[in-house]
Amino acid sequence: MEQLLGTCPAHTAMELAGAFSEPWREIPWRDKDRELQYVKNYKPYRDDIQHLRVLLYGPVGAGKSSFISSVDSVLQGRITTRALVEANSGPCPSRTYKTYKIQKGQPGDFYPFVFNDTLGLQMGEDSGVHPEDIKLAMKGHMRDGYRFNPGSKLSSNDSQYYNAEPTVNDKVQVLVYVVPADTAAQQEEDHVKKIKDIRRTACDLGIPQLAVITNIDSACTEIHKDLKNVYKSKYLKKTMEEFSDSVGIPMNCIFPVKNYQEKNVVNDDADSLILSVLRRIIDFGEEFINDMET
Ligand SMILES: Nc1nc2c(ncn2[C@@H]2O[C@H](COP(=O)(O)OP(=O)(O)O)[C@@H](O)[C@H]2O)c(=O)[nH]1
Ligand SMILES: [Mg+2]
Repeated sequence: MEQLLGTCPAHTAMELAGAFSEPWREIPWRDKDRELQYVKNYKPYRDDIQHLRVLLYGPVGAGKSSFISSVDSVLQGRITTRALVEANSGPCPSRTYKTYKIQKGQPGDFYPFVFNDTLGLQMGEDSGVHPEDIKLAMKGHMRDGYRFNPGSKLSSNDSQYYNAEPTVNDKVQVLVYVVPADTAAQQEEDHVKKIKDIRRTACDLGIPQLAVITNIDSACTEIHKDLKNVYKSKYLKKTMEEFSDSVGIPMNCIFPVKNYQEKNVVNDDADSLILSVLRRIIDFGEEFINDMET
């Protein structure tokens, strides 16, 4: 971690040093319980919607699985590492498409939003997720258990994993790009091209999109000192602006988080940041399904 603290090759030390005296974005730190209640009370307006489906994509190691686990932790009120454990165990299951549900109360009772994780979005013909697979997943054609293959996309002839007639509950309602703070501002050109290609399809489908910036705690000394400095950090603001410019996701759709790790205990500040993304995911998804024709 030492080499990451407060460093960022794209900026000079002068530019990065320090914090603004006032935050440039307000966050209701004191209203965590209200935000939590909002999420707990959420129920899709439409009766035919069982859940909002949220698709995560981004570089390998970006914190996608950690983000799902962090949402789980906030809602359970204790650290859970289920998504991470599942992603890292068994015969390569992190290469498979999987829907993560979050338990609410009794077994069998789940929150009305689910997450799908994808294989990392790295470059090269023989690594990373095939961009067409992300598009097929968005359209609801991909069934759980499909094994990502960087060299080829899911075929419509694959009777086991290709869902020819997806319902609204199979389709994706919110697309989330996950990226760590230390590399968000300097992504390779090929990578940006891939993101833009995926984003274009999402735009055509009308799917709302947002980005989650992870690892803010290890990338910025001010934030490492106190998570409440998140919107005072000059480094993070600049990182977010450069990231926004390169991929075209507007600033108000980019959310920094500190994901929980196994050794952490839940705390209100980390919860507040995660809840602010979750709330936006719910609002975007709800808006999208209510605007749909059918
Ligand atoms: N310090 C810190 N570490 C993180 C954060 N998010 C993820 N990590 C760590 O980064 C590594 C990769 O995370 P993971 O969720 O497996 O990434 P994935 O490949 O996108 O699913 C793990 O060791 C996580 O503990 C964060 O916000 N802060
Ligand atoms: Mg993962």
